[in-house]
Amino acid sequence: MTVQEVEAFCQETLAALRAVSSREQLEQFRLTYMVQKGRIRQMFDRLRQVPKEEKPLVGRLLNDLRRTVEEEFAALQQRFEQRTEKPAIDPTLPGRPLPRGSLHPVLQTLDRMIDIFTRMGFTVAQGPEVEDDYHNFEALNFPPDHPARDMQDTFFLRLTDSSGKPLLLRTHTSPVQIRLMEAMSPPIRAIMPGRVYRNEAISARSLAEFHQLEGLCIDEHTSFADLKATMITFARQMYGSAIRYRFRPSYFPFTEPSAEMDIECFLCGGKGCRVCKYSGWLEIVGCGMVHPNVLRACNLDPERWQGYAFGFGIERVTMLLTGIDDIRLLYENDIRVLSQF
Ligand code: 2NL
Repeated sequence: MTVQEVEAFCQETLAALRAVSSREQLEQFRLTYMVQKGRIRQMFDRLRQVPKEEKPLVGRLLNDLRRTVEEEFAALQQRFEQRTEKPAIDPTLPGRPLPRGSLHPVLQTLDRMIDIFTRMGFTVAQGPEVEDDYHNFEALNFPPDHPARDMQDTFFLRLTDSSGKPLLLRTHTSPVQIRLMEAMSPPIRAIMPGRVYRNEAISARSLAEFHQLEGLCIDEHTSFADLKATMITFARQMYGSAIRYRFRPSYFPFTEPSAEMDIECFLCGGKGCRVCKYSGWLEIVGCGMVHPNVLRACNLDPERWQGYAFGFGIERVTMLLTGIDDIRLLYENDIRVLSQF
């Protein structure tokens, strides 16, 4: 075996490797040249036939060849692997459209109401849902034997307050207003949206867990006229500037005088329909002037400070706006119902 023969072999081998253009051809090259009985190995075996003085040169040529082949082989292998690896996703496929969600109708109502009142200068306050008897009832002028304190209406907890009375789930958001009057001095103008709980039989008209939005305004010289103006401004923005309304006397332990505001039924225009129960009117809010006993409980002198308060049931407002006539439909999470709004 001559030096020329070895040089020709080296050239031929590298040319063959550099002509490889696929994974399959690379494997074919490996089987021909690089395995145990492959052509490179055979050349090393024939080193014995080379004259002694040419052995170092031929040996170096073959060793260089083997190293170059191994390096270029590894590079090619990597290139073909990358190119043929299947992508995890096909980025050319069109995307699957995701169904568009929407806010729950009760939350939409709440957002609109909060928007209207904050633009009238009310701030938003929050408080605990677990309350004590004092903030939920006593400070709000509920007589000790008032039926609303009854087991029938209130969820009591096994936990007690510092005086040993059981804690309870708030039955209205009014305790937040008590806490606000305790914590800051007037003028106060705030609304309290939130969850409330009552131990009621679930029906088309009532749930055990629902939402209220109450409002409170305390200042010097606040009058019933301010209360009416606030309620009328709210109703015009919520239901339209042309609505007709009326105030009727009512009763709440924590306000005196108390009233309820009705608006003309916007579904039948006052003619009478299923939603207004053929009366032509819809009750939308209970309100009144804060009872002097409530002011006193919060260390406010009724001779100096007066205020008005009001309370909405958010589910009721939502039902009137949407025409949903069974309150349970709001919380059954049936997308066919909810996605309409
Ligand atoms: C209703 C009526 C009302 C109030 C809530 C209130 C709170 C304080 C003092 C005085 Cl701290 N009043 N809140 C006043 C009148 C009516 O809610 O039936 N809401 C669903």
